[in-house]
Amino acid sequence: MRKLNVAMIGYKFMGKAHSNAWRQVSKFFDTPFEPIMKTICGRNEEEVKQAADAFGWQEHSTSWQQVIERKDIDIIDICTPGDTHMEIAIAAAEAKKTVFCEKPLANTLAESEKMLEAVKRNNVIHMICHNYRRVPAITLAKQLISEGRIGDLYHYRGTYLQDWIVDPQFPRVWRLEKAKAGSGALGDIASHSIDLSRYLVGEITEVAGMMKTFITERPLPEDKNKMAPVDVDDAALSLCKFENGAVGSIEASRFATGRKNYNHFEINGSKGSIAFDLERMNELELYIEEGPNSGFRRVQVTDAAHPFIAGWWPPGHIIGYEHSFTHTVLDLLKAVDEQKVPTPNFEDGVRNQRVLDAIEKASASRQWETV
Ligand code: SOE
Repeated sequence: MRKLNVAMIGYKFMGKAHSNAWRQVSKFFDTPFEPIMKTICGRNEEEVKQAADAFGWQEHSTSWQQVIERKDIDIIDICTPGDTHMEIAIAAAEAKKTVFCEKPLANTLAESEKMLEAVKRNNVIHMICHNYRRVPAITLAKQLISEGRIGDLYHYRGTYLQDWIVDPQFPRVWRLEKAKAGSGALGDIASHSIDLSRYLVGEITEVAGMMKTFITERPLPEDKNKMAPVDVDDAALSLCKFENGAVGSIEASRFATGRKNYNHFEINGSKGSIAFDLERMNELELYIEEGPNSGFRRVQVTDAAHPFIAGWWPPGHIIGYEHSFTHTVLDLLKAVDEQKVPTPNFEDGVRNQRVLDAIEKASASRQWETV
């Protein structure tokens, strides 16, 4: 089988999830290439070597610049904090690599637009890792909506709720630092709900918004006796208008006590509704108008006929969070084989960033802002 050499920049949580995907994809799906996990890159030599050994990378490096210059590398997979996405992606595009980047695309709209310009100018394949589009239940929701099964769309109601920083003693990690992360719950998790709303309902034209930081200073990770400011949002809420006339609300919080990774949406249409809860990710809640016996029902999305499931297990043998990353890299490999740009790509990344930027502006202006 033809091989493609992958290099990953970054090795923490997303590095672990993406490594698992690269390791599994050809073992469970009929892929056009075998991805070779060539090298993983990070600043801390000891830690990145441990990651290479643990995740199954052949080599490790502490210089992403040297990795990108290698002629034997085909795909650059960016799993670093958002403040480095732009420089790495542009360098990878200039080196004519396929560029795969974690969400959000960048920390600012301007950065994301420069990234899109670079991949277009260099005519390379590019993809943003909004993995939830390839949760089988969500891919099925897209199919049902595209078939018109719930009719004309009226509402998108997205909530992405976590609670990992409710404790004021939780340290001021990089995700709580604007210079590193760009924003807090807004860019980290509202970005997912925004991307899903665009995937399932359509483009957003206007937003109203508010952002809130509940705990404004926290102990430094390296010295619990020193406090540092939190300059990002703990929660971001927005109302949005869609191009097709639908209306929506998107709420993201890291202070939703008890909610661990509650990425939920409900879409209401003229002939029915669809609801999804990531914490019950193998199920889709459907209400399709069928007369007096209509009612919400839970469909278990684990049949071979359902998206991606044929690669895994028999009906009822459910799958998990990590499988959505495997499905994403599967479609990236197929796109490389067909020499086509897959979705979501950097164009989607910029469109998502425009919505993030408009919500931030609306929160400051207390006015509706155009996307
Ligand atoms: C943290 O909020 C996080 O890891 C996000 O960064 C991921 O994108 C999401 O899939 C799970 O939660």
